[in-house]
Amino acid sequence: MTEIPDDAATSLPSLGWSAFFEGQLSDAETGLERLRIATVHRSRMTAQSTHGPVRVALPPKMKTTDYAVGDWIIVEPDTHLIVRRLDRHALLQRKTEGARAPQLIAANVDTMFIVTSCNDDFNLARLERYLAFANEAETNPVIVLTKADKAGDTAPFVAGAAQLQRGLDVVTLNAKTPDAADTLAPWCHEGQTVVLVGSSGVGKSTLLNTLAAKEGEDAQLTGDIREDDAKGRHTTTSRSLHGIKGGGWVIDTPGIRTLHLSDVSDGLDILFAEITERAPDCHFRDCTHAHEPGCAIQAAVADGSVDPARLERWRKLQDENDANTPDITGPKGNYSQKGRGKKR
Ligand SMILES: Nc1nc2c(ncn2[C@@H]2O[C@H](COP(=O)(O)OP(=O)(O)OP(=O)(O)O)[C@@H](O)[C@H]2O)c(=O)[nH]1
Ligand SMILES: [Mg+2]
Ligand SMILES: [Zn+2]
Repeated sequence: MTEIPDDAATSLPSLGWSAFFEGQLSDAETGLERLRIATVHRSRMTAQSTHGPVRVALPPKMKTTDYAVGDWIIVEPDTHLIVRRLDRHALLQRKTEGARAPQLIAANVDTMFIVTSCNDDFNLARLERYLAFANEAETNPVIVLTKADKAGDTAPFVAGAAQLQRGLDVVTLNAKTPDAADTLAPWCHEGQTVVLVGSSGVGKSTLLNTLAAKEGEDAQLTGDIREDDAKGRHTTTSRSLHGIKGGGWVIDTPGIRTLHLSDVSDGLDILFAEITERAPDCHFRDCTHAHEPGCAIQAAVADGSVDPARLERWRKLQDENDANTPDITGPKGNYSQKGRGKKR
């Protein structure tokens, strides 16, 4: 067992342990040690314990790809050999091109900080993808607009983001200053876990260093961005869990090039509530809200209560989700593609 110098000792509840995890332990397992996965590499993992960071021992032939940063595991106390992983209360995962198994981004997360900057990275359609993703995983999304110090007027960015989903929290900050931690404090309590997601170069690692009060060698690497189009250089290459100075835990992640959607039907229904709620009033149950007579959504577009650009983006995301989401149908449970208009 190797101790790795990082965050200091803590209690199980402040690490995010709760009755949900406690209830999963059998009597025989209560003597085992509980650890929270902090980093996942190809052949090794580290975890946070109540007495500091530790290296986890993997049983022979076990793959690290089955674990997500934020997972709870139970291990043999002396060797830190994994006995099993506990069920998750939220899992962020996405399909990536070419890979069979989904990529696990983070587990047991309460809040998703969707990070974008007050510059060319800001894009409503892209934010909607992240929102559908957050909703589906049953995490609370917060839009975090960085580089407020570089934007003349942040009001248009805030207004644009706020109307994307009902009750959505939107904050602006300068990720480099300690004030940023105060702005995000409402989501960073003891026992809470937040994850930073977004494009490369928006300031996720800068924000992590501010939240975790990391400096020098201990800090996450950050990289500059291209001045012409504000694109980052993919500085962060793996996911990792860190203690927040005032309590709670934060997960840094590598910048995502394109967040392709699959398996997010419920997430889209929440995101596009103004469409979801009107759909039962359409004349046809399987209305596509395109050209059918008696369409309640088209009527709402006509009277100005639904934004036609939203309807267009809703259609695009629905189609993408349908095309990417396998549906177990047929007598043998063969995978087939979901037909258009099936879940509308
Ligand atoms: N002025 C200003 N610069 C910022 C702010 N946030 C981040 N930066 C700068 O933006 C650049 C990119 O920041 P990073 O923290 O590396 O971005 P990232 O999102 O972690 O990028 P990847 O790891 O590549 O995904 C760095 O030069 C930061 O100093 C901010 O709020 N204001
Ligand atoms: Mg980074
Ligand atoms: Zn309709």
